[in-house]
Amino acid sequence: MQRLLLSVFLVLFGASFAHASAISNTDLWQYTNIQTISSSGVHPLSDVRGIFGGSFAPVEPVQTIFPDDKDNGYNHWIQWTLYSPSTVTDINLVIAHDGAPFNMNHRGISHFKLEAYIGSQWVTVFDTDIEQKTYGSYYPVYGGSTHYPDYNFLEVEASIAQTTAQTWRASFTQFGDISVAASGPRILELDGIYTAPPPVVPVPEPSTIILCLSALVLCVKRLRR
Ligand SMILES: [Ca+2]
Repeated sequence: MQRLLLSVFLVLFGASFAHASAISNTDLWQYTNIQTISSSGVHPLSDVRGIFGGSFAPVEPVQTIFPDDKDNGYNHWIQWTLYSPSTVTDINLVIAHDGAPFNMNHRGISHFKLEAYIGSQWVTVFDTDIEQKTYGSYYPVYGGSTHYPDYNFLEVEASIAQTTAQTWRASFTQFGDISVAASGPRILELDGIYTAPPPVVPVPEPSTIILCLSALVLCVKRLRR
């Protein structure tokens, strides 16, 4: 009976289990898997490939910084086409605004959106506001997360509906005002991950259960003779 209950549990809840991971250098969107990348523009000392595990920029090489000449609310974007379509079930975005004594006005974002190009149109697969938190005397800040606990870091890890696409687009809405002078958002990484669902253990039909129980009762009776 315990095995039967476990089977039912897997069928009901098996497809929604959580997945969490630190920055990956082996995910589906690693820069080596990307054929072309375009963007709204990045900081002159930065490189857009930092978002996908590249290390090419002269400053903060393993991350990407957007330019400082845009105002709050501006949607910085990147668009990338893979060598072949990827099927994605989980995403992991890692971002960081400047550390103490600064806050989200310094390289923070207020919103993140991910789209996939499917059937000649853009489809939104993930869309979220970024929560503004307090840490001691600092506000607003990201607040830290599982793998990156410092208050200026945030990991946006999420399971999405399984999506297959070759071209993707991400937008990052700038939080800080242009007067801050260092308000272009900083993105550490955006990973695309495929997690296979757990195997579904078939649930026996009621008639099969009755047949098995009858056979069990018969066996017990014979053993008692
Ligand atoms: Ca990566």
